[in-house]
Amino acid sequence: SAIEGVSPDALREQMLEGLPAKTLRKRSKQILENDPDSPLVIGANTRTIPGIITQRGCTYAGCRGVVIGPIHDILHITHGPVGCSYYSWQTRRNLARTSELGKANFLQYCMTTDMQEDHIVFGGEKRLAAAIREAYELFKPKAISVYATCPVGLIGDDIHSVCREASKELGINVFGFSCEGYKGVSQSAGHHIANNGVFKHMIGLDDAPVGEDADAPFKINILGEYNIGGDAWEIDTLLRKCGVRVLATLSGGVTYDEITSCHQADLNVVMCHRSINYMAEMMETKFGIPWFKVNFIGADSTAKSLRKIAQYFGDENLIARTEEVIAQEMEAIREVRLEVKARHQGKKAALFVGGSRAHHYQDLFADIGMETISAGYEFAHRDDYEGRDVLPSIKVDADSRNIEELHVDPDPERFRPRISPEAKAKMIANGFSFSDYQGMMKEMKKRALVIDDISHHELEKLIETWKPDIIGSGIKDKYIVEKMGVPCKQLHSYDYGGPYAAFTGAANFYKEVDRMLSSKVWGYVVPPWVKDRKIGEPAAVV
Ligand code: CFN
Ligand code: HCA
Repeated sequence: SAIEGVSPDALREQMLEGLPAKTLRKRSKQILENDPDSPLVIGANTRTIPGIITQRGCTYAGCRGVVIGPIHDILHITHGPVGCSYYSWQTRRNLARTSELGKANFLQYCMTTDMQEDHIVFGGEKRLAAAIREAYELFKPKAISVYATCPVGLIGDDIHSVCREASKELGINVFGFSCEGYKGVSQSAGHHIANNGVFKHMIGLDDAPVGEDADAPFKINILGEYNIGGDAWEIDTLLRKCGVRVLATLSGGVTYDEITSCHQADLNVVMCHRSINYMAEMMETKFGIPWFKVNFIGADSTAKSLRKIAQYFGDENLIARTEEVIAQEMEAIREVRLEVKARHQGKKAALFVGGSRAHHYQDLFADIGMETISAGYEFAHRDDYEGRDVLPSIKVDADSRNIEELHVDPDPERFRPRISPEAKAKMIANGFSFSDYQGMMKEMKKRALVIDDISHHELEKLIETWKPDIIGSGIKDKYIVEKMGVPCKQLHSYDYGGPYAAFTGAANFYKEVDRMLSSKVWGYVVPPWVKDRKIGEPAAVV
């Protein structure tokens, strides 16, 4: 493979060559040759280096854009200059549909206080209060969520007291997030702030029985699933077939009421650990809901995750039905999987995305026999790379030093251990693991290159040297990669495609990869390192 041609170490040297000493020290820790048996310590979740174009986003993006934005029947008001709101307006493809006529879906709207210079000088609290009032009059929502942007933090507007006053005046739930963009080193701090706020202002508010699902025997929440391209709907449909009901998906295609009552679930399963581990821990402490990680990206991973959920409940019928569903679904996609695999087996992918997909999508490529030769997150932390057992507690996580950790106690009225400590111990003794979260490095091949927050220069070196057949990344890299003649699939927005989760989604993805890899267009692109080739000449003549 590529790795045998130029060694990972030599490629790493090329990537680091010419950097000033201080930058070199820092970047060296973020580019590592993988050893799955004893993962090296990676320089993750540290500040980006000025001058190097980072893949990352800001704390506001992680809070407003990622975790809370997808709640579709509350209003989201950005307190700040218009740009922050504008650039979070439908740029992330977290889909939502309104299930019943007359129910609200406000996701198409973009609301902001549109701060001007005089608000920066004299303060913006009055303007925020007026905006909340105006928005309420227009839409009469169940709740309003307010987000502070950088200048708001710098001038010290107290958005929380404005929200409290508005809540009293309007008689609805109004809450704010101090998620100023600069608060953390990436959007990751925004996830943490968002989790704290959702837990404090929404979780556990409603104890009324959860409608038609109240008597369902197996009730779960899916945490860290954002319904990009409709993924959450695929997962929901699949679980229903097995006999498992999803009370709430945090946060994808989800309503306020689903969130305020989802503490009634029997189990939380976590898709994106990076963005929502905080919530899983807090719900376990307060209500006694156990959690473990799942991955519905890739057919084999989906089957494994379904089996784990069935095993957790331990019900014979559920286990049998789950096996039937897996057999049916696998059969339905068998042909396309084999066909695509036959054409592309052995090809190489490189994935640089966010805080969990660079790991999850490796399983989807593995379904069709493709290997990931290099991967990295934008903003994940050491536990996402090295495994949770390396860093067993989120308390030592770098984010937690900056962001206030909520103090959570068991709720004396509502704490209900879903399984007794004895039953849990027995399950663990029988091989069931609540914490078998390996992290990216333990599951990648030896000698793969793991690169945190890859730069364009490093990406160019990777493409030139190891020639991956496809790259999975985001909008900041896509066209740079494609101008080098390599297809690039956006694994944030799925470009215009998806869903890619569960079995049906996996089949969609196999076909998409097949289409991209089979296109002849890439051979006509002249990459920057080829000097003498004319545009239009096929690559083969070089
Ligand atoms: S939907 Fe998620 S899966 S939440 Fe997170 S870490 Fe982002 S917005 Mo982009 S696609 Fe990405 Fe993950 Fe979790 Fe999305 S890999 S970067 S902050 N992410
Ligand atoms: C964000 C959102 C983002 C950006 C995608 C990209 C998303 O980070 O604020 O860079 O292509 O998924 O929409 O991650």
